[in-house]
Amino acid sequence: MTEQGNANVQASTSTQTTINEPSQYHVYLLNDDYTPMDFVTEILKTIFRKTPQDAEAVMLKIHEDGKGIAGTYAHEIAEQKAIETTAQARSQGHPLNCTIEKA
Ligand code: TYC
Repeated sequence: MTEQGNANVQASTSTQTTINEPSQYHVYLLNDDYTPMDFVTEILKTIFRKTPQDAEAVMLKIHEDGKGIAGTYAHEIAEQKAIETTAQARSQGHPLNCTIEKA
């Protein structure tokens, strides 16, 4: 094989040695005047796997600040959690909303 041939083989078989971690996304819950506090706390426990104490604290922070981070995940998971949250809220007649932002 020629020198040129070797160079080509190496170029076409080179492997990536650095690994890019998937970007992380915050799921924010937004405050509103109608969704019951207990419902939001339940969502934080069941969908976002918070302890009862953390769920209560995060819910109250969202209530006071207008929005707050429910959890941080890879994009696909963040989207699923947001969809599940609004689906459960709508099924119970609550206007709860969430957004996803790159962390
Ligand atoms: N503000 C709501 C109430 O007083 C409670 C609430 C908290 C609603 C957090 C949404 O993301 C939310 N019932």
